Amino acid sequence: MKIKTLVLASSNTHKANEIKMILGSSYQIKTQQEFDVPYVPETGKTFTENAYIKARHLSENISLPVIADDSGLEVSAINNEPGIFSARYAYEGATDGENISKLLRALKNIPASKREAKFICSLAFIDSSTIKKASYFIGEWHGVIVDKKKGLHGFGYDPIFFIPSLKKTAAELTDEVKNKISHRAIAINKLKYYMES
Ligand code: ITT
Repeated sequence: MKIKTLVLASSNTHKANEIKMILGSSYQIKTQQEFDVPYVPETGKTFTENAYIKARHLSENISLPVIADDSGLEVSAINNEPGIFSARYAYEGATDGENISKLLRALKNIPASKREAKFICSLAFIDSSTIKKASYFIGEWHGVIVDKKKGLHGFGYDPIFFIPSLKKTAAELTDEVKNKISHRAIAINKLKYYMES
C-alpha cells in the first residue's frame, strides 16, 4: 500500500504523537515546523473555524495535503468553558497545571453530580488540489471533571477528565486505549474512512 503523507498544522507534539498512533503506519505525518511555516493566530469563534484557519494557512504555504486539529474541553456547568480557550485558559502560554487549577477554582461550588464535560476535536483536511475547500471531521468524548489529578499519561486536562464507564481518568489510560476511544480518535478515524473510500 502506498504511504500517504499529511502535514499537521500544529505546534502541539502530544497531538502529533496521538495522531500518528491513530493513523498507523500507512500514513506519514510531517509537522508544520519541518516546513518552517510560521503559526497563525487562532482568531475563530468555534473549534471548526480555528481548524480551518490553521489548515488553510498551512496549505497556502506548501503543496501537500494538510490536517489541522482544533480541540478542547467544554464543561456544561460553566457555560462550556474553557472551550476554544482550553490551551490558554489561565493565560496565553499557561502550563497544563495552571489551566487545570483555574478550571478547578471555577468548579469549586459545583457538586460532583453536575460536572459533566466533553472533549471536542474538530479536524480540518485540505487536499493539495482543493486549496480553499476543507472537509471537516468531528469527535466528542464524554466524562466528568474530578478534583484530584490522577494518572501520568496524555496531556492537557487528561488528569482530571474521569470516564465513569472505565472508572479512570484519561491520564490513567494507556496511549493505546486513549487513542482508540478519544475525541481525536473518533475524528481521525472519520478522516481515515473518508480518505480510503
Ligand atoms: P495547536 O493549535 O498548535 O494545534 P494547541 O495546544 O494550542 O496546539 P488547541 O488550540 O487546539 O491546540 O488547544 C487544545 C487544548 O485543549 C490543549 O492544549 C489541551 O489543553 C486541551 N485538549 C485538547 N485535546 C486534549 C486531550 O486529548 N487531552 C487533554 N486535553 C486536551
